Amino acid sequence: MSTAAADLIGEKLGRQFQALDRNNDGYLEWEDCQLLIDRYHQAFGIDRDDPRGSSLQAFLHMYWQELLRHAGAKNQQLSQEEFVQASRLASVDSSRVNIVDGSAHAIFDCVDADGDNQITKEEFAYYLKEVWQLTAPDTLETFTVLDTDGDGVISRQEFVRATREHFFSADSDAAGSLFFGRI
Ligand SMILES: [Ca+2]
Ligand SMILES: [Ca+2]
Ligand SMILES: [Ca+2]
Repeated sequence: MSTAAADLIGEKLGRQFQALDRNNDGYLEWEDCQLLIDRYHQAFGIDRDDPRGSSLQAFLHMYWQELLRHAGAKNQQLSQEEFVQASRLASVDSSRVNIVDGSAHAIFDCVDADGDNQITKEEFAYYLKEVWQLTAPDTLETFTVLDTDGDGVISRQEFVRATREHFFSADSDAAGSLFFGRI
């Protein structure tokens, strides 16, 4: 068994770290989170008064605090190794805010641009392109896998379940294992 297969969750979290390190300095800092928030704001036309924007900002701030707390980081930045370890600890901690379900709902609210409580293929493709610069054909594959009941849209429940799989599933075929690319 390869290392990647043995630690699929660690591999997924590592890819998440690389995607989140928006300023590419090899560390995660609040500046990276702010850059991500800015990207969401631009992509979805969210201004400061928009509730989606303030809930995303508030959520990411709590997410960041949870990671720092679990990492015991004193200098306000996390290496990839620290991020992966802190994410593992934070994902199973619901004593303050749980980062797993919190991320799912905050992201869902933005991606569901028209607010009808479901994500269409167009909304999903737009999100991947505008926020993550992903336009590869396999983005469509991810959509199909996320739509577990096959009704042509991603429901909130399907999105929450996939987000949990990202953090907890060791199955490389699970929908939530595809968020940052197939491993
Ligand atoms: Ca960084
Ligand atoms: Ca929608
Ligand atoms: Ca569905």
